[in-house]
Formats: sequence, C-alpha cells, structure tokens
Amino acid sequence: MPDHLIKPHGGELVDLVVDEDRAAELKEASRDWPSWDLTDRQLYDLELLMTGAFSPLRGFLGQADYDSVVDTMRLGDGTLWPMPITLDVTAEFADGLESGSRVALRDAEGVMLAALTVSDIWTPYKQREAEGVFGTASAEHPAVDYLFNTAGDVYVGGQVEAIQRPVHYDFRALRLTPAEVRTRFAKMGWRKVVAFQTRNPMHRAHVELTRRAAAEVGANLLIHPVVGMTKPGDVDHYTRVRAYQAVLERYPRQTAMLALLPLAMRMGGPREAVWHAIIRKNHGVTHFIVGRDHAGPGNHSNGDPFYGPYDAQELLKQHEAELGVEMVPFKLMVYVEDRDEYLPIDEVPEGVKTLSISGTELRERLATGREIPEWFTYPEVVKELRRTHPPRSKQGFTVFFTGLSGSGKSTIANALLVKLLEIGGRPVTLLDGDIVRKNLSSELGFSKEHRDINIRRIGFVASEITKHRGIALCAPIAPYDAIRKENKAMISQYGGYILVFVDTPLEVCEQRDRKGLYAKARAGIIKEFTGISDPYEVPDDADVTIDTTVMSPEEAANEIVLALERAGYIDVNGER
Ligand code: PPS
Repeated sequence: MPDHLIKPHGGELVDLVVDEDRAAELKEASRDWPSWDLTDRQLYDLELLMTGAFSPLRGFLGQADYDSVVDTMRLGDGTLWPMPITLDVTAEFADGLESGSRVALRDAEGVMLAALTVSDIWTPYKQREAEGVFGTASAEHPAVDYLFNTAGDVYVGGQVEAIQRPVHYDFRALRLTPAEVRTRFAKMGWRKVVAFQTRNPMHRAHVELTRRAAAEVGANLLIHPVVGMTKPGDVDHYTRVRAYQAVLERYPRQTAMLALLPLAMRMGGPREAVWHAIIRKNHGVTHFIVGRDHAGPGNHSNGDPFYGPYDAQELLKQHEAELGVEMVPFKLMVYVEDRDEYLPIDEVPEGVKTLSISGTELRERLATGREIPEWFTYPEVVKELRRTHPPRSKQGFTVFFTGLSGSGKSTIANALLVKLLEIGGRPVTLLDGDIVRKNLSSELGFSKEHRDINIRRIGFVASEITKHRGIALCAPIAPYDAIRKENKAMISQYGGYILVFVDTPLEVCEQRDRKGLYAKARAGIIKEFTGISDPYEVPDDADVTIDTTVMSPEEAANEIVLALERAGYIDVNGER
C-alpha cells in the first residue's frame, strides 16, 4: 500500500520487530543472558508494544518516564501517555541486572519473543502509582489489587527489540495489527472511522449506539473488542467473538468491521479512556466512542463508585484536540417501549416508559433459563450466550460433605449418589475420602499440610467435573475452613457448589467407632486424629447441616436433593 494512502489515518507507527538476521543474532547472543518468563499481562503489553499499538513507546518505561506518567500523564518529553507500561520483576531477578544488561523475554513455553536492553532498574512506590494513575490506593480496585498483590516489587525499563509476536491460535483472521487495520481502511476507502471499545457481548443497545455514533459523524465503524485481560467474571472472549461476528450482520453491508485487540485492561476509568483513544488512533481511527462509566472497575464494597459516570468523557474531552482523535460521547441508552427504539437517557421525553436489563439480571435469566426479550438483544447473541451459560439445571455441580470420621459422610454420599443416578441426566462421580486417599493421595498422611494438599486435589478434580457439567460428590473430613472456602471459590466459577456439614457429635462418632480408629487414637496409637488430637473447624457457611442422630441416610440424601432443587440445579418436573 503506498504511504500516501495510509497517512490520513493516525500518526507514525512504531514497529519493534527486527529483521531475520538481527533476530538470529539476538537469539544467539541470548544464550548468555538472563531470561524473564513474561506474565500474562506482560505478554499482552509486549504484544501491543511490538505491533505499535502503544506507539510512541519503544519498550517498557524507564524511571523518568514512569514518574512523569504517574504524576502528569505524560512521558518525560511531554507526549500524552496515561498508563505506565512497566516490566515488573522479582527483587531476586533484578539483583542480577544492571544498566546495559540484556534480557531474553520469553513466553510460558520458553520461546524467546524479544530482547530487552535494560536502561533502568528501580523499586517503585506503588502507593503513589495507585493514587496517581487510578485515583485510589484501595485494593478493591482490580488494577490496584494487581499492583499491590501480584506485580513484582522491582521495575525494569528499557528498549525492546521484538523477534516474534506471542502466538494465538484463535480467531487469527480477526487479530489485526494497527498497520493491518490501517491498510484495510485504506483499501476500503474509509477516511473517517469511529471505533467502539468493548469487553462485553454486544446487545441491541450497543448496536443502536454505534450506528448512531457512525451516522452522527458520517463515519464507518470499527468494532474493536478487547480479547486480552478484562474484568474478572466477564463473558469469555470465545463466546463474545462468536456473538460479535453474528452481530456484525446487523449493520448495513460494508459499513462496519470487526478486529480484536489483545489488550490487558486496567479498568482505569478516565485515564484508561485516554489510553484507549491513543491505541485506537494508532489503529488509524479518527473518532472514538466513550459511553457511560468507560472502563470502570465497578464499585467499592460500600457501593460507592470509583469514578463518576462521565469522568472518562471529561478527561478525554480535554485532550482530544492534542490527540487528534475526536470523542463521540454517549449517554446511557435505554429502550423506549412505546416507540420500539433505543434513545440516550437524556433524550427520553418525560413520563415515557423505558426498559433495561442489567448485567446481573441478564446472568440470572441465563441461569434460570428465563426468556431474554428481543427488544434487549438478538436471538443469535442469546444462542451464543446460552451455549456457554446453560441454565443451572444443565450446569454441573459439586456436593461437598465435611464432618468427623465416622460421622456418616460416606453413607449419605452413597445414598445421594443413587438418588442422583435415578434422577439421571448427568454423570456422577463419588470422591469419597477413602477412594481419594487410595487413588489420588496415597502418599499423603494427616498433617495439616498433607490434609490441605489432599483437599486441594479433591477440589481441583471436582472443579473439572463441575466445569464439564457433571456431578462431583466429595466426602473427605476436610477439617480446615480456609481450604474448604478456597475450593468453593474455585468450583463456583464453573457451576453449583453445596456444602453439607454432617454434624454428628464426636461422642456418637466415637461410640460407633466402626473402624476402631477412635479407640486407637485415644490409646495414642494413631496420632493427629481429627476430633481427638487434631482440630476440626466447624463450617460457618454450610448450605445443609445434617444431624445423623435424628435423620436416616435416606432422609439426609433427600434434604440435599431438596436443597439442590431449591437452588435450581435439579429440575425434577421439567426437562432433565
Ligand atoms: S482429610 O483430613 O480430609 O484429608 O481426611 P480424609 O482424606 O477424609 O481421610 C480421613 C479417613 O482416613 C482415616 N484416618 C484418619 N482420619 C483422621 N485423622 C487421622 N489421623 C486419620 N488416620 C486415618 C479415617 O478412616 C478417615 O475416614 P472416614 O471415612 O472419614 O472415617
């Protein structure tokens, strides 16, 4: 593509990828260099550095640029740049480096992606970074949490020479570099392009909003969703991209284009909006849509928002002339039933009825299988969402029993197993204490450390079973609360989790002493025996508590079936 055709779109693009000879030279030399295995976030940052999406950056920020970005939102030379792109490492790794050192930057498989020439090594004052960049030092902000609790303590700055881009096997045709996007625009004759940033599935409101934005400024549309790191709990990008592909058909032919952006978002609100605009400018767009609460991190636990709903618009407005990207601001779009159309909330006539469905409400409708109305989204989007978010009655779940040895966990679990098989529809796996100790944990004893490893293994297997929409019944003693809660968090990401406390008093367990273990424990022959010489932490979060002195195994299993039914995981009347 001749240069003059590409020029109208965006400024100078940095390209950090070296030619083959230089790449071979760097690889050869790197045998003597230390290697740094990039974290997920660093991989995404490096990819966008390499492709020029972060132009004018040529590497990870040095200390002077970093200080300046944190305090003034500008690089040392005055160029507007709102987000510190830093290479955080451990203190041990940094110890072996000095200015002028070379480092091989590698992916998780050990493939060398780039060479870094170290210019600066410093220990950042993270509190200042948090307050300067995100306006808060609260670890409830996901990026601040990352900064304080995940990022390394030392930063290393320096120029990057790129050898190869991180490998992605998914949606390759849609992963376009800034240069590729510019070339497409030029080929299609798109002189004005408005970009839409998103980390969510697109529903009718988004399509209406983007169509309006494009019409308002007389531009074509680039749908530019983030497929790097977004907010925890977001819909996975595979589902989203399939849905975007479907939604693309809703635009007039040849007016809109879809490209994927492998960005690690920080959820930094106003500063992030400016960053997003710079990245889009690098992709050659002329306009950028900023809606309500752009790149917002959600609220504090007390309900207060981190940023005002239109703070991002205000900040970008101040800088749009300097950036050369025009902002297209949007208010919240709501559905006006009488007119069967979407309007920005400030254009809705007084007294007119509006409808909207929140993210939480949408998730609940998916979980219960309730209808998702056509005024809200398109059937093809619903279809994609339902494929990955089936109703609870089709999701997998784990029933996790905890209780003393001899409390009756296994007996009840076996009764429940049979009842669930009778109901049918999902495969059931019983991970009884003894089964697990034989097949997964035969080398482990009963120290706290070993018990925790044992329970973690059970949790991992149960989470996989749950993810694959089966049923896992786990029945170990699991005496420690923290590890039970860890499992609960892991499993709940994928489906249901019900904690059953088999609350049989120690005296009763001891009286029963079916295996003769209590007698041995009392005699000191077995050490670290739960309830006798080892602790049992009573759960405070049990969903079902069973006292086997008043309830038969059959009744107990029935209680659990009822609890599962109430939670929606078993639908005994409907389709199984
Ligand atoms: S844990 O704590 O969850 O890892 O224990 P778990 O895997 O469920 O194993 C408990 C069974 O092992 C037998 N056993 C002991 N239990 C507790 N403490 C000690 N020291 C011990 N040594 C052996 C005991 O039979 C437990 O089986 P259940 O079925 O619970 O009675």
